[in-house]
Amino acid sequence: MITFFHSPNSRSSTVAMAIEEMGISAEIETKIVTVSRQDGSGGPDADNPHPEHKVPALAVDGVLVTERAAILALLSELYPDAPTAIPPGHPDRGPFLMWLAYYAGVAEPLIMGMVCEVADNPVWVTTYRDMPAMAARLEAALEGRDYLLETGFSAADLLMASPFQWNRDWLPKSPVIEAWFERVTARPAVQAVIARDNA
Ligand SMILES: N[C@@H](CCC(=O)N[C@@H](CS)C(=O)NCC(=O)O)C(=O)O
Repeated sequence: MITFFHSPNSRSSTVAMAIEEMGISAEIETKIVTVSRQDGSGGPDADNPHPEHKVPALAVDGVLVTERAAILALLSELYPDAPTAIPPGHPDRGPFLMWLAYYAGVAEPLIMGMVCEVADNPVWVTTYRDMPAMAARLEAALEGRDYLLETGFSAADLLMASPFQWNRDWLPKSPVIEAWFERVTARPAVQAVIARDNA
């Protein structure tokens, strides 16, 4: 049994979008929980098993998995035949894992560093580089392609697009990246989750 702990309009929306894209929502129980919000609203939910009361969290037969990158990789392993899954053995599995790790280990710290105005610290730059470096990687990956992986759309696109769905102003000003972002966001599964989250 798989339970997904979700709070609408939060980082867990990325996982909700992946579940929708994979067509596996009937096989996964989604539990809506509250979380503490940046504006002071919400609060920890006693029903949320995440050790820090964050979302997302996924309980798989009683085993708890947190972190979007890990959850997205795991969903492809648990549902290898689902649409958009990139399971072990798939030709794009390596690049898929690379983008998930790049997001968690580099892209999100870069974006948060920019927002918190610490991103010009030399330690930050030598560790994460900067937003133009991230834009260059996205542009290189998208050369001649609609999505980040050679074989097409995947949850890597959802994760890399996710901070810009939260704040469009953070998106690098690049026609190639902007077109990719609009393409990802226009997908019916993404739009369905946005509509449901806002309902
Ligand atoms: N690295 C985690 C981040 C999870 C995270 O920060 N979630 C936020 C929601 S946007 C949260 O639950 N915050 C509640 C809190 O800070 O108590 C991931 O990507 O899954």
